Amino acid sequence: MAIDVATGIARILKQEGVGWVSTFPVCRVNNALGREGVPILMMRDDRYAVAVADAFSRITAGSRIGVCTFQGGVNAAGMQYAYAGMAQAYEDGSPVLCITDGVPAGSAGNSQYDVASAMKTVSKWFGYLDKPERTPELMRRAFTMLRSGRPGPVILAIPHATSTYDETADPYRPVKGWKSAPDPADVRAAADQLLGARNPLIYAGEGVIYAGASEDLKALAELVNAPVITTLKAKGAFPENHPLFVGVRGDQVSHYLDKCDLILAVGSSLSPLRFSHAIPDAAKKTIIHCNVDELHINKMYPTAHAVIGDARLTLLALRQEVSDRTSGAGRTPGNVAAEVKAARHEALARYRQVMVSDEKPINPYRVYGDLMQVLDLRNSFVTHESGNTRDQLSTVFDTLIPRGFLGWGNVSTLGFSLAAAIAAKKAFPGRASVAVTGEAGLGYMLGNLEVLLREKLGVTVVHISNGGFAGYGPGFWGPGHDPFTHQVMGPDEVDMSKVIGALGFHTERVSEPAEVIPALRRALDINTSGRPAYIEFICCQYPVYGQWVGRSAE
Ligand SMILES: Cc1ncc(C[n+]2csc(CCOP(=O)(O)OP(=O)(O)O)c2C)c(N)n1
Ligand SMILES: [Mg+2]
Repeated sequence: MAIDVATGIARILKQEGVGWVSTFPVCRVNNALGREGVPILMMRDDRYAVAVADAFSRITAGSRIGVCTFQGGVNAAGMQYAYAGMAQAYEDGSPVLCITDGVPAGSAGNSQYDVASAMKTVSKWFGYLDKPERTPELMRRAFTMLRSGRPGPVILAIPHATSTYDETADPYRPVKGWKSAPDPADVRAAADQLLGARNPLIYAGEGVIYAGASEDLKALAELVNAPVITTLKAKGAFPENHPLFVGVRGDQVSHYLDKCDLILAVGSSLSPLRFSHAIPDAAKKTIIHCNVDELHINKMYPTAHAVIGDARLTLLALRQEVSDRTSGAGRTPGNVAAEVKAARHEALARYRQVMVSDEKPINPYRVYGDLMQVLDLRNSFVTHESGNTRDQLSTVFDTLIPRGFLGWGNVSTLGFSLAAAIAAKKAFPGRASVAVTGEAGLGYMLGNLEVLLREKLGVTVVHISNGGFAGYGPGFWGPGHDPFTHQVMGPDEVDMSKVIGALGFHTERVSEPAEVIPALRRALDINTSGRPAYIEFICCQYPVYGQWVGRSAE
């Protein structure tokens, strides 16, 4: 049966279990999506079309692939804007499928913007559908790339969405995705080192979450009795109330990174200083790098032992090896948990103190502490923005389940938190979904707030309203910073709760510390009826948070 390419793509997406596609018009496959019954989540700009789909893939750990479409071809206005979203997905290794119009034969070089070369710099794989009958083949490849190996965005450019092909000639079957197990010799070498180390440290990255390996990570950490740190993007890969959990950032993490003689990195790219730690005295430490592929091995630091394979299969193999060698006993216990507890206690004391502060303007940590009290941490979703909210929440927020908190941004593009909170609501409609932002992030979101009303997405936006761009380090206004670029109109000049309230959100403006909890409760309660909420907390500028090792105050 002859069908057009756009229809073929829509049907294949349905076969692949894709429940909706985010878009900013126009893209020539969109109408076919509508005709074939694939719901369209219409965002208000192309970057957010990508970001929502990207975040959906992250939050579901790639078990459900986020898909977006945007305008491309010779008039690639949409793609030019979507580029920011794709760059973010590529930086963070998110398996999102981006579908766009391709430059048709005969038009190459007609525009200044070279679509294919631009897309290749921000994708794991870029496919160009040069013949309609290749539709099933390219979609198969796309889903193979999305479901196997190192996660990353895949972009498919379609130059002639209305050309037809025979749907029965090459029937499409959904792609399962494949994993690889590590070389047993590498596992043995890693276990040798791990059992010989005095102070091993487990450094868990987001690959653990994508592999669904949180339980296996916990089991290995307990078996070898090693402290665990996670990256920002892996926050939640290890339960943060576990006695072996050290933290994501801050003094206690520095202490363990300093003190360790071996780092067992699992599912992390080990890319220092991109909202992550450098490894102090790396040359004196043994780095065992477990990763899904070789891209990051011997990058920045020499890798002593690489273990290449899926994180879960790697952790299982390591556990088995360690267990066999120690007759199930693991490493000598020691007082690791007690030391971790003391180190956390000491490092977090200054934050715990301000979490109960009654000062006015409200201390942002009071909002975070109260948020933790109000939410069911096993059944909710919180994400940060670029700026102080990232730095502060990743220092103190207790994450008990994978993706109870989404840390993002090897390079963090302002505005992503709203996309993440929307995606979390789509992924887990029954969970509270909260984006915590400053004014810069809020500015990026404004155009997209209508989407929440239209789609009845009960998300709460928490605004730490401090009248300035306060991060990073000592603040944009502090020593070493440019004092001229931090101040914007603040709560004294603009009442954002009125602005956003006029749109139809439930809004409140809170300046009393004692009102933080009741206001959050009201917002979350209203969210359950599908109405979004925006709460502006009038806060002080308080650029205090845990540091990344090796990052001097810039
Ligand atoms: C797209 C983009 N441009 C620039 C930046 C750099 N940047 C990071 S945080 C920030 C300002 C944050 O200010 P605000 O949202 O008020 O948060 P605060 O630090 O005051 O909590 C800027 C400009 C960025 N992260 N993303
Ligand atoms: Mg601010």
